[in-house]
Amino acid sequence: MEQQEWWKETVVYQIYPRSFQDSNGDGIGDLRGIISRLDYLQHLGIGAIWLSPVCKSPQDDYGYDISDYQDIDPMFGSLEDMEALIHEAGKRDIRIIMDLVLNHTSDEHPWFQEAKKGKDNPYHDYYVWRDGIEGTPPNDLTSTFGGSAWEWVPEIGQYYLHLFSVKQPDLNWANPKVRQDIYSMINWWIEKGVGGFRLDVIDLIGKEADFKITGNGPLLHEYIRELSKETFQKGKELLTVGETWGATPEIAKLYSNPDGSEFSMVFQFEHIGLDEQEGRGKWDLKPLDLMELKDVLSKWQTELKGEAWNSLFWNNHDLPRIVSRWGNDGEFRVESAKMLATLLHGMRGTPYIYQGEELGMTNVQYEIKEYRDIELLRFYKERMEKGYPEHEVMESIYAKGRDNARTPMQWDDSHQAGFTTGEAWIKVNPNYTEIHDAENVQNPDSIFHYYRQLIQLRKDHEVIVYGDYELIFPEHPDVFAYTRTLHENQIMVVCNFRGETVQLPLQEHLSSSAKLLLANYTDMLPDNELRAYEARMYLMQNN
Ligand code: TEU
Ligand code: CA
Repeated sequence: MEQQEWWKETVVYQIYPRSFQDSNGDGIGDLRGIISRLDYLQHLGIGAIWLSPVCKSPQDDYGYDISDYQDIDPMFGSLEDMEALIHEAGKRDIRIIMDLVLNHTSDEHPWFQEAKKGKDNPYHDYYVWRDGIEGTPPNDLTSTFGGSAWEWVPEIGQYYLHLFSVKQPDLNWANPKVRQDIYSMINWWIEKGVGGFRLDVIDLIGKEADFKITGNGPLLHEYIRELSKETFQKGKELLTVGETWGATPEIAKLYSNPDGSEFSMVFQFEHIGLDEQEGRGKWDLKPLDLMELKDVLSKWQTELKGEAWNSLFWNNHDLPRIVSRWGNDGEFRVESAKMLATLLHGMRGTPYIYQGEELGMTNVQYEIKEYRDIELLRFYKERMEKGYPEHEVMESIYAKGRDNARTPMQWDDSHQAGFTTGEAWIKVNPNYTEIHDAENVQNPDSIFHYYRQLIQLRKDHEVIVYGDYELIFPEHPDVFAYTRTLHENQIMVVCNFRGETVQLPLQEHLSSSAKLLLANYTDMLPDNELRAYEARMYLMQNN
């Protein structure tokens, strides 16, 4: 069996602080709010919280534009609040995973403020500058949020690179001073007792702007190995996870080499692109093909075996709600949310739950003026200017907009879903009167309790953490099923992705020792069929 690690055995919960719990009525979630909900998270059973950025930031990209890495934004609280959160979470055996945004800073970061003062300023070379003539950028690199990735600074007579918004200038990792400053900042956080780090768009730091190489640049892994050696490897058993959009299994084996030279694990996104039209990006939609999903997830399950470690996720703060995306957020909301959870939590890797997923929270359909996200608003403007029909643009936003994930957490059916006593910074999903935590906690058949059970099963059965994966019924058009095997123990997971009953010769794989561990229907099981979105997990002991 492979090396045992706490971070392989745990389940991580992602908090988007703005939208989790407000404690002072200003409509924005904060650290004191999170502290007040730690008992809830302990009850759920998670072992770590990935906290989206809470450092000082002008909030142009809601915290992914940092102006001081070593202070907390007053909107979220103070450094003392952060220390209290680390301490209070620790008392409940929950570690805090910080979000490190190292590819870029805010343009309001003192480094950039200095960098803009002159070409001979010692901080100038902290960012990526290119000469040019106003109006003709060095090349046609574009920003993820739309438009050119180059911004002209008249005082300097140069362009700077920003792969995201103009308020997010890219750091120059080729400059060793940048790297050293970053390492001391990270070590300062390690001293404060954080449990690990999630590394934002880390695949971009090896970029070669002149050659229009952004992801997976030639020096990427050299930088990461240095970063890891100077920081993570000095800390105690940290969980480190890279956000690695362009990773293949081969690349993931570098990122999460078991020798610990880079990160613990990767977020890979291959499955996330499966409902996008080939080569067109996230907004141009096509239906999910279950066969492709089986292929992609199975490939990652088998190819990383013993050589790298997966993160398992459906959601994060950039992605639509999975129950609306690949489940059914109407009649079968509860069944399909549980089915999708079963599929993921039975796999090899560390599962991540995004806030509200455990309640079955859904996407929203707002008016354009009710949205807040910079990416979404840029997209709307661009497509409208190009003359796309508005209803088409809105369909894309309903399906893929990042604000789907960012509506306030639905705690109860009181004012603003119990998120704030004031007015939330973004409209609460109107379905909060039905979908909320209070209902979930009272109801033993709720999605919340189902997630609790999945988390508990992972603690009780080593085979769920370390077992070998095998896809079964590979040709079945409606069912995603697999086994996990460790010594004599075997888990079998079967999931129906259709909103109707389908046939399945389950007996082929079910041994006489089979015991049902968990299922999303509570009444009698038919032998050879699965009802709409039905999911089951069996345990077998084979000799
Ligand atoms: O996201 C990386 C990224 O590439 C996203 O912009 C992604 O393409 C998009 O959100 C898909 O909708 C990370 C963070 O998770 C995101 O919130 C930040 O906006 C981005 O980096 C910049 O820091
Ligand atoms: Ca607040």
